[in-house]
Amino acid sequence: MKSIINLLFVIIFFSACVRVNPPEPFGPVPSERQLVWHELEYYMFVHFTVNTFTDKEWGYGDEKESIFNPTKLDCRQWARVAKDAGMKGIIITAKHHDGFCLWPSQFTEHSVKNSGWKDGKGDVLRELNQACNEYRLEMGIYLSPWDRNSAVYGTPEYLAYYRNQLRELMTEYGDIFEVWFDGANGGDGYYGGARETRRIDNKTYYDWPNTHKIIRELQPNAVMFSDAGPDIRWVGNERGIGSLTNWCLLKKDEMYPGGDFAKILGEGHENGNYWVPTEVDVSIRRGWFYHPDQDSLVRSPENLMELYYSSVGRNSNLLLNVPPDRRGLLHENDVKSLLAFKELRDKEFTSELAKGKKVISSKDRGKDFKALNVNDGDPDTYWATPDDITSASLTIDLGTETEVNRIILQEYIKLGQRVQEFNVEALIGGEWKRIIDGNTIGYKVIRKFPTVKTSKIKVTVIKSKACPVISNIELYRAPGE
Ligand code: FUL
Repeated sequence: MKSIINLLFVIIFFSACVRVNPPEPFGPVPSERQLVWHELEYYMFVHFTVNTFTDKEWGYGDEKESIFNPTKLDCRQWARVAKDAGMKGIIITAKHHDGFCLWPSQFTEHSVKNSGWKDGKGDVLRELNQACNEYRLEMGIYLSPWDRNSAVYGTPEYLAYYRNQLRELMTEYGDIFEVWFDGANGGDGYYGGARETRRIDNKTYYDWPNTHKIIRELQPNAVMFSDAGPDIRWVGNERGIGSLTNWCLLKKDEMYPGGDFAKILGEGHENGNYWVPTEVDVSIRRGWFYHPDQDSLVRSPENLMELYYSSVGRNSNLLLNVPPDRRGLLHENDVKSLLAFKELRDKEFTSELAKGKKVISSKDRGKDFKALNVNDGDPDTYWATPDDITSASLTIDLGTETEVNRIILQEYIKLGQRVQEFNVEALIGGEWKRIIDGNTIGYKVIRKFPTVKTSKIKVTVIKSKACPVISNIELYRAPGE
């Protein structure tokens, strides 16, 4: 008996010796709410207000409430389409720059309650909330800080009004996953009849930190978007183009909404001190709002696929705007394109080639951090090297000559974003040929390359801020080419 106990002690002692600690986090890491957000990847933007009926992009603020009168408004249609298109949520313009509110706010008369729609008894936000619940979609809110209707815009009183509206929105419509603060503000407007130009100081007027506190208090799981965060940043353009080099890191204290930071917003700061990843916002049409003369100008499924590569494929989320028409429905052309894009995407990523294949690394950290963690389909396991090794490679053995033309790479971002330079090679005719050069990875990159026939793919991390932590590698042979 005694010898068995001794043996057990020896076994426990040895297994404790071989257990290696995971790497320490390096630099800023995502919060829990940001991690959840990263995984959403693709969701719908809905621009809908009086502009839909006036054929404008920016309402002046003097639009009559009665003009808002969709004949067949059906938020369930929006949600059904979003779901079928593979989107994970819907962010709606609760109030755009014109100040008209899609919900019956108790703080203004300029809302659905004075419109002809449902005799003033309707509430678009309520209907959307119900539809999102039914289709298991997340719901997000855009509340324009600039309000061209409000008589008090530009004075401190407006801040109280804006915050009251936020409180209504954050308490009346269930769980909100994202709050979208637009950067456009100040200029001419109706302003309660003054019809004048009002300028505000972007850096001070809104007192953002105190507004952010309201969201944290009432919706602790919601992320906040604006040009420079606090949680999610703008990508710096509205064309759907993320930056190839894309750090989720940002020195956000040096920045403010509406500032001139387009390039920095795209690339982030390599040595940024906050985790603030990018969201790509882009419209399926030329405008953000519905205009009948754009019915024939809806982006094609192929074009949407390109947007997918330049957003989700570049470590960003994709917020794709699909504006309801005057009926209050997503237009047939938009729906067709969205669903065909979903089909294209499914075909593009049908059969994954790396899963379960043999993978060896030039170096690993030991048990629990082996190379095989990158293709086990589990996002919570990862390959890592010892702390002092910041350059190493992984070779996936496909077994037989296989055609490949897409690769997905993911870092284990709970430990920070680390990779600064990498490449991908294929073994062709006994020689390693470079097929991809890259800088950053982050949550996810998806890269295309001309089809190669190969038995082995090698991913090399050339430079990394600390030991690399790679959680996922996938390989595909997309159709075409
Ligand atoms: C911009 C706004 O001015 C546009 O109207 C639109 O809402 C877009 C998403 O953001 O700043």
